[in-house]
Amino acid sequence: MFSSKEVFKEEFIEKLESMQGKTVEEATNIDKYQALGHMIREYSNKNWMATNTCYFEKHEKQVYYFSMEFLLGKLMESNLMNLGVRGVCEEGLHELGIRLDDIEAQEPDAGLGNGGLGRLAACFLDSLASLHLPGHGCGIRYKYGLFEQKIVDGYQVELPEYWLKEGNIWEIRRSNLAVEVRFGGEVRMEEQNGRWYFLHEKYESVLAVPYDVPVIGYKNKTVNTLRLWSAESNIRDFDFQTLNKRDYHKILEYKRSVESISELLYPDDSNHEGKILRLKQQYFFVSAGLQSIIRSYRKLEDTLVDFHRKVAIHINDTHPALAIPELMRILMDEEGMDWDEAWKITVQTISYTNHTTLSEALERWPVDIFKPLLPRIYMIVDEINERFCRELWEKYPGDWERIHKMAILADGQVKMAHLAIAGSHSVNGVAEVHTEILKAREMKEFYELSPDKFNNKTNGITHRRWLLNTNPRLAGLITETIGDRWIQHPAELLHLRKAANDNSFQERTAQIKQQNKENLARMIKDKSGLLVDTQSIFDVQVKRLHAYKRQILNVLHIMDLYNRLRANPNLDTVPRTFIFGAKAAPGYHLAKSVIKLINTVAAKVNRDKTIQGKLKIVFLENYRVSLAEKIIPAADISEQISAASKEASGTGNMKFMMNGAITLGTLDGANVEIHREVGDNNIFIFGLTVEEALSCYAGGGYRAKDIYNRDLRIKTVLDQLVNGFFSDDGVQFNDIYYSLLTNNDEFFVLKDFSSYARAHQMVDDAYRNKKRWYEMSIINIAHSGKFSSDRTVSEYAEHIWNIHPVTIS
Ligand code: 26W
Repeated sequence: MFSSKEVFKEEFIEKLESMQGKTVEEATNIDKYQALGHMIREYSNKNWMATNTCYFEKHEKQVYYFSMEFLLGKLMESNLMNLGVRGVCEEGLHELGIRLDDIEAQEPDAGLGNGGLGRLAACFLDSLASLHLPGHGCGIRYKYGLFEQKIVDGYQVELPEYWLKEGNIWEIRRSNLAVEVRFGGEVRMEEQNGRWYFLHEKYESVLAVPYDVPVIGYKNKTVNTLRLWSAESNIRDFDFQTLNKRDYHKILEYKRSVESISELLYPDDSNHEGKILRLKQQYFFVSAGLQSIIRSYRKLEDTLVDFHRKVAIHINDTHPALAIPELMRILMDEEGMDWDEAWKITVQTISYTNHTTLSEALERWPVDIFKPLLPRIYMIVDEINERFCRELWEKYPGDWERIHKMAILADGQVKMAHLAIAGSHSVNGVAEVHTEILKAREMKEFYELSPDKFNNKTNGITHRRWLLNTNPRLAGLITETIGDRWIQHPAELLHLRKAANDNSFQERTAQIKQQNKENLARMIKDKSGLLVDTQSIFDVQVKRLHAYKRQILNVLHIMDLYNRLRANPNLDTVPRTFIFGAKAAPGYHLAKSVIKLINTVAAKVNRDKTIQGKLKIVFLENYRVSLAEKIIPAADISEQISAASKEASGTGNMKFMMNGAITLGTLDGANVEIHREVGDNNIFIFGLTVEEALSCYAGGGYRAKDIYNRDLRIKTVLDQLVNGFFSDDGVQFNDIYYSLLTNNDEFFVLKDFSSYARAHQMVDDAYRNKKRWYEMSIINIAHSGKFSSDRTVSEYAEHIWNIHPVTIS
């Protein structure tokens, strides 16, 4: 691309002139951002075309990752890094009097996801391209991403996130590749020459227009595609006959209703609501994605009999599970296959990942909504169910209870997880303990029926974004110490183990952490005016707000610590800064109360001079990918404190570990494997194990009130929720109090409290010995290689998708 900074400067100046008609002096930061973005795009276009040609000519098997969410964040920095030109650009711009950081700051986050599941999809795309693997994303181009969070008087307020204001420099609209998606209407059956045909009539036609985003591999020539679909009205096909002549309003109304399909991302994380628009979104992108895959496949093959040998489709949770009946529909109704052949191909094409065991997250669509919206798809689901139940009947004759439990259609609902399991050849969980729970509980009967389908793929994160890009100083130190092979072979981070006890390496690791903490402290000062002590322990919990993630346990402990400091201002504790970031689903009242509680406690504690600055609490508003990138490198402690058995994996835990923070966590999700990697001495584990938690749920012997009555520290903080101790504004936290006591503390907050407080004491003790602390920190970094998504994606490629690296020439 830019062989030297001189060439870069020349091209950049030219680009500003041709695109914006401005000189460097006249151009705004947005102009510069757009110019640089277009330069990157133009440059990567050659490799993008070469990649597509190569896959086509070699007729390579390719995987398509279907996901309702891709939480990409910003792309400029990682694109420059992956292209290997960040240095040249930075220097060239510097000579023009421009800071690259200022340009990068112009980019809005692409917030097309809620949390873990969406960010995982984005990390996978990076790893696929970086590993030369032929794999693409397929999703929805939401006009509005996850809402912007403002904190007003301590409360969360949601604002629409119109991330496309200035356009999206990374996408290319491909109107010529638009396809039609059909909703509603009726299905008529017709017999011709002894064959039945299903004719879909009087449907509503929606145009799906793809926007392609290049996914650039790390220092290779691979550029894969993320294809995001946008819904548009098909005015040409509008049934003008049924309208009063030129009924302009009706046309506009129709246009609006069609466009609403890709209007917004549903902000609910782990909570299924049977909203018809969400079902429309699901069918919309799944149908469009499949049609476009089949269209390109058709350029090479006359029939689809070998489809599964060339195409793998992965469904990210059940949200895209309609890919199963939709592929059946295309194979039968459009390609003329019989049921058995179509089913064989479908099952061998599709694989499914489960991301949660929370029952409220399980998608079940009422037949009353499903059937009229997708009449032909419903017929196919009905038939899948019939045949599936028949198979069960043969295997378990007379066991009605089991069959009812496993049915795809039951109790007036379409059970999407059952459809996903029956219709795919692979079902996986996202961490070892999670997969075991699926097999032993949630999916027990399915596991008994087809044990070979089930497997584990422990999650991972792209270490290129989450270490190389976000923590350049630490990445530099690592490279200086063990060479740069770790960037493409993250398992080699293990070589750092040797340096864990080395004084000078420890000191330099400590200096980098200190600089990162100072950067974050500056940002906190700018955003909230609050001064935090950079010598204090930065203790961080950032993630979606959810009862099972137990931010409430963290706050109750802070309240207790504050009580102890007030009682004894000379209490010998290491100063702490507790940092939170979290969005609550707009309708999730308890979660919103917890945000208010954190801010209420913060207001009182932060201005109390008597505790001598030993305790500060910060709630950073609008937590998102780009904010995570600033917070994580500065953390000393990573709070991963979910109620055991509830967090499927967690991926934040991995990002913190990789940046040298020590985990304070329960043995839940991937924490179990982090613990195994680093060993007992390099992590702070507390609380119930999964087994204990599950037997507690089963046995029903837990009584939160007993703990409340027995433990004065706990009683005090719980009473403070409702006696106005922390509130200036008289707000009380009855709902939180109620969930813990009256509702018997579903997530064992009280039961784990003392063990959590003891773990905090151990953190304090450990932090006083800086040498030991940085040894722990380095050991965590050294063992984080396992949690690179390169490892995860390689496992999917080999064991599930059967795809292979392709070198682009
Ligand atoms: C239908 C509403 C809904 C929306 C999102 C239900 C469920 C979800 C997701 C499955 C929630 C999610 O993001 N799960 C997270 O997935 C991560 C990636 O595998 C895991 O690391 C987290 O533990 C899990 O909570």
